[in-house]
Amino acid sequence: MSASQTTAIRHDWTRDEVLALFDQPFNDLLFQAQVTHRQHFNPNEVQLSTLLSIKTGACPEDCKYCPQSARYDTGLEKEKLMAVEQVIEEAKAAKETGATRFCMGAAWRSPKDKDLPYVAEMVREVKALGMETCMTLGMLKEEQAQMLADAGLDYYNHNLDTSPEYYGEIITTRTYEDRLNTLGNVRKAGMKVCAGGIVGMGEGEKDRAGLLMQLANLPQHPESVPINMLVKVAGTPLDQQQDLDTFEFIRTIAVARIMMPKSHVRLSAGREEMNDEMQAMAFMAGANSIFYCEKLLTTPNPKANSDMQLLDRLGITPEKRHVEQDSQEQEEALRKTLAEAETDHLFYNAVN
Ligand code: SAM
Ligand code: DTB
Ligand code: SF4
Repeated sequence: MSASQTTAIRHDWTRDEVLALFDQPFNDLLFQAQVTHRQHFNPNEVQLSTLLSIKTGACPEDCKYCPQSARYDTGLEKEKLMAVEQVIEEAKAAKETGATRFCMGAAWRSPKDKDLPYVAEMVREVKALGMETCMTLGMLKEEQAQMLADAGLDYYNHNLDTSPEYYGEIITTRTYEDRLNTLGNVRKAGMKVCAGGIVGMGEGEKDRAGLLMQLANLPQHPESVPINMLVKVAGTPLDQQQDLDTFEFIRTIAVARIMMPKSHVRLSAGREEMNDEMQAMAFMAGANSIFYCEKLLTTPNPKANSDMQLLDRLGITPEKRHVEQDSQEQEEALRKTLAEAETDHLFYNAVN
């Protein structure tokens, strides 16, 4: 493709077309992804989301990658649903480091109706701080999705995880169809969809293509597409999984960018194991969102200071919220975090 061609928004991808994207020479693929990215986004901006586990562990599902499944002994301490006040404290802290979106995750198969008023209250109070809200609570019925939308929830995260063909190797306690139904209920309720998957679970390239095909062929592209690199947690069935080739991971990001040109593609779990160069390559391939918090749900993520330093070295700035007052507050918070990062850096130099 040439730099002046516009990438079409399509919902009719075939597996062969997607595999042909994957199989291009690496430089050609990255060029195409960059051209697409620049048509819809400032390539030097990355959106920052903070993640918080509001209910941890003891999950009845059998997702083979997950440290929170009750079926695997991962040594994780389970915690019941967090009090609303504590969630708000965490959200305030996230806002102070410059995050614009606050994502709350629960280790549930699906929320119980009695839980809904509590989580709806969390949404209302986090929104009142001026942050965007996202939740991931498992499968949702139509009425539950509507209750969350009525409380003001902006995004609902529910991943397809992998291709329909590989899915049965990873999860047996809910079907692919169940997941698609939840995404449908989220859309029907008028919320934005955050849906992606995990790579590095032993799947083949055709499965990575199959996952992206499912996402891009939805009636509307998810606004947010998290691409997680498997975090191998001791005690889970996938803890000995072989590493996915770095370039194959970057190719997955690039193909996601090309297929869903207007979506935020999130360089999601797995950054703790990636060096700066690999993350920079993911941004070059079109990733424009990260989890900005020291812990994902239960596993570590890079520190805010080191993320700020990396973005600063790359000349990347955090994406602003499009509300004037909020973005001024955010700018101040970011300046503070970066100043702290720079001081840390000096201390580091001084002792070496
Ligand atoms: N329990 C809810 C559900 O599964 O829908 C919400 C929380 S669940 C932990 C959210 C997502 O985190 C999963 O769908 C999966 O994509 C991702 N995830 C969980 N464990 C992971 C791991 N070890 N590595 C990478 N991603 C992981
Ligand atoms: C998503 O796609 N990745 C996040 C979020 N959505 C909820 C979760 C990553 C979890 C990684 C393993 C853990 O920390 O427990
Ligand atoms: Fe439970 Fe979600 Fe983990 Fe699956 S991914 S075991 S549903 S917490």
